Amino acid sequence: MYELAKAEYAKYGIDTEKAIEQLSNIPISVHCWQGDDVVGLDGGGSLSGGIQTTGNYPGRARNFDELTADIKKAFSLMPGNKRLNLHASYAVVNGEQVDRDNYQPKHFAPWVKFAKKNGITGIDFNPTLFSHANVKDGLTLSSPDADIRKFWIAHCKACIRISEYLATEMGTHCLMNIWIPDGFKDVPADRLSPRLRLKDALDEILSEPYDKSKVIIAVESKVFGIGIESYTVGSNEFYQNYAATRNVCCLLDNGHYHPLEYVSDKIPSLLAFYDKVALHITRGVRWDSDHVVLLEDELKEIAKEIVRNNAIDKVMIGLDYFDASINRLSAWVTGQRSMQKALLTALLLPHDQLRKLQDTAQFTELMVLQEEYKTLPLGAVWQEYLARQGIASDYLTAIKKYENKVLKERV
Ligand code: RNT
Ligand code: ZN
Repeated sequence: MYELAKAEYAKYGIDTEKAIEQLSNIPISVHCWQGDDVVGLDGGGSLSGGIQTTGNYPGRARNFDELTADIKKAFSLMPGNKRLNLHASYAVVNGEQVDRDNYQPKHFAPWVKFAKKNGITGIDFNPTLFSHANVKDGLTLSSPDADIRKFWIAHCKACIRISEYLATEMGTHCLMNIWIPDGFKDVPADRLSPRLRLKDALDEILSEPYDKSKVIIAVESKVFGIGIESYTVGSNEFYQNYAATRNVCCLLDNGHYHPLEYVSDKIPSLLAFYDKVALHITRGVRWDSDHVVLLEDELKEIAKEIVRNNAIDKVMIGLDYFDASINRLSAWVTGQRSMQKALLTALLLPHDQLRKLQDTAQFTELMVLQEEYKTLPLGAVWQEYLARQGIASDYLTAIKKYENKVLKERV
């Protein structure tokens, strides 16, 4: 099947060998939080901040050993170059009385050990400004209470030091992404002051010295969250201007915009101005529901924007979804494979030829050929890619076996 597919693609001047090779190198940062419904390991409290998991499928990982066992199993079923994305709430505190403002690199040393042992190529990091008693009236860095702001500033500074440690240990950059839940359920009386407080708080966080070749700091905007419907402090405009003036990175989460705004269209806009763009790939169903990522049209468009703009080294791809209603390992693997399939789709397109048609206004040919390429034998190339990585196409059997042996014991 692969040999036939290879010949078929070659007719259009597309090199499947090159696509397979490129795909195996593109890093995807896989989020640890699919494994435990975003609960974390530090006992911060139940999930808050306007994000939600729904469902109670058996087998949620409840501690470091269970979570790492699940990650190890899920990663063994994912092809390609895998990084691991951690939240600060996954600190391994081992009963020590330490709060988030004092987390240290040592609390993440077990994760480094685990990552190195399991062929994970890098670790990314996120301060956790939700699910904690110091989220006061739904606010963190933008709170009118100076002590609350101080606590979260200290937390983010601690996270910069931890990110630098992770980068040094793993020998690759660490993306540190700041997302805060701050906002209001109903019409606010003052939209400016919270943003000015957030701006000052971020400036103070960035005053922490760090090695810019190791730590890349990103800010993630959002349109709204559950219970925070009327106003979001960290809006898209706020963060894009902040990032541009402070020389940090924007993170685009494709669940964080209005339904007819597309992250695929935002990527090239940012590439015109920024060296790096970070992504959270998710699937919103009617809202930012964080459903498991599937191979849908917008995902393919996102992948195309990365590939055809030679931005594989500029766009940092991370996953961000959490489904508690199905086997969590299957959620992980399905989403990661979907992202890889989208990238493969993009790698198997003759972008120079299509661009030429656009530039010479041959829109009839452009439409016809783009439709033609949709039905080329992608599946055969995907199967070959998996085989070369030593990974079976079927992951359901392995996951069901793991469910029966390991997950069902967790009661
Ligand atoms: C929330 C943001 C954020 C979180 C994770 C857990 O809407 O997308 O990125 O999902 O940090
Ligand atoms: Zn996100």
